[in-house]
Amino acid sequence: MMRLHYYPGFISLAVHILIEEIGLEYELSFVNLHKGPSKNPSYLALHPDGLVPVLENDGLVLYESTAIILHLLELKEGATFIPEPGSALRPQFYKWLMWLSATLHADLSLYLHPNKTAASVEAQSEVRDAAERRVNAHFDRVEEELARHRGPWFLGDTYSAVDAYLFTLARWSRGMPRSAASRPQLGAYLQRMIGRPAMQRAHAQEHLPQPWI
Ligand SMILES: N[C@@H](CCC(=O)N[C@@H](CS)C(=O)NCC(=O)O)C(=O)O
Repeated sequence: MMRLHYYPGFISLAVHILIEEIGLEYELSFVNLHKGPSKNPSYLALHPDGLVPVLENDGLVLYESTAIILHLLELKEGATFIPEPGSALRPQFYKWLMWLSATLHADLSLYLHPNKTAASVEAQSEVRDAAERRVNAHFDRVEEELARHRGPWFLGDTYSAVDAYLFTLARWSRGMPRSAASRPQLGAYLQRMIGRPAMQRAHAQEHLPQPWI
């Protein structure tokens, strides 16, 4: 059976939400990151950096959240969560998924964990401030995109895997001075996302406390 290695609320949640949306059979495997997966040879055999997520599926071992998502979308049942090949939205889907992963995720990580990049308190504060400015600009861009077509989902009329990814990152901004949810379009969008049963199942299974955004 398919197995998703996860840590509650981390980027593995984006994959988890998508698996729930698709309705696949799977099991969850909690990775105790506090005990240092780097010291756990069996997990390092799955992911050499000891990060989540990892997906195991029928002999396949795959890490990198966007690669896992693209793999899931290639399954027959996953095809409805990505715009049709040849449609105008298909390349937009690729753009936003990669942008979320390479740009928004990267800057949110810097904001949340400046200690991984800088040693001194002063340097960490500089890293955090610069990351905060970039994250704000990124969420402003997301807000503009939602305002342009008015949703209901991030690509417009049709829910896609990009929504699962965006939601996961948006919830990381809960403690920021300008959280994603404080923006009018994004706030309404995130409420719509919370209303989806697959989202509620994934959050319950990961025991994520309220408020989710
Ligand atoms: N580019 C990777 C990033 C994976 C990643 O950074 N995972 C984080 C959680 S969001 C992690 O496992 N952190 C654990 C640690 O740093 O010890 C992906 O998208 O899968």
